[in-house]
Amino acid sequence: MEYTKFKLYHYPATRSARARWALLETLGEDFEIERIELYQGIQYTPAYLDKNPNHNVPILEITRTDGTVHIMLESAAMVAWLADAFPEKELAPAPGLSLERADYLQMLHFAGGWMDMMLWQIRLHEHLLSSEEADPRTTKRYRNKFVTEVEPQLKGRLTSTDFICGMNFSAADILIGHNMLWAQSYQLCEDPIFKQYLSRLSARPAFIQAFADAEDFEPEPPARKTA
Ligand SMILES: N[C@@H](CCC(=O)N[C@@H](CS)C(=O)NCC(=O)O)C(=O)O
Repeated sequence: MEYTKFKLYHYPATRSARARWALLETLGEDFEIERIELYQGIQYTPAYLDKNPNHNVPILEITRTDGTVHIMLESAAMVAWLADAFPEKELAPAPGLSLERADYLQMLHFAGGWMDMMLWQIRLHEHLLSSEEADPRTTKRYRNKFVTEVEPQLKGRLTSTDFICGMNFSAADILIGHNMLWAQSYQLCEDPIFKQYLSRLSARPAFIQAFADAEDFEPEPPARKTA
């Protein structure tokens, strides 16, 4: 392998758990992990901002054999990259003119973009913004959109298949599964079909390890501030 070291900057149960899960599925335990205390503001320190101007987790730091370091941001990109980089793990249909690949990419982006956007709006307006800035109409809009548009699509798929893109687990399940756990913390995705899906996912050793620290996650920051 052209790379010697992988290091994940992580905070429990956040979007970095997606990358941690994908790393565990592909590399096993062969990567470093550093916990970034988000509520202590470590992501705003100059050293961290130098790596990630978006002041968030995850960061995946990839050291090449020549010693140079590449910084990767965006959890969904990390999950997709790792799945493609380790085809023998069978986490993604091979690139090419295949409808399986088209469907897989659609669900990967649906989770990493569309679903994530709705969940983030709920988090922002229910947990992070000050009462002057929080807008209950925004949470109402996205809660409603999630229940009436997202949940039926997920349910439709999981009624006929075990995983989101068919009968086999794929990297799209990492993003959908993480989002579903996130959604459940807002009392969304409560249909038994979602619970059964999550129990299938949570039987995976990589899932158990990726979320082993989830109890440390504090939904409310010590003092609410503008995100
Ligand atoms: N689009 C980015 C979003 C990352 C993100 O917002 N992470 C949150 C935790 S889930 C964070 O670190 N927030 C701290 C901050 O913004 O100060 C990704 O998916 O990697």
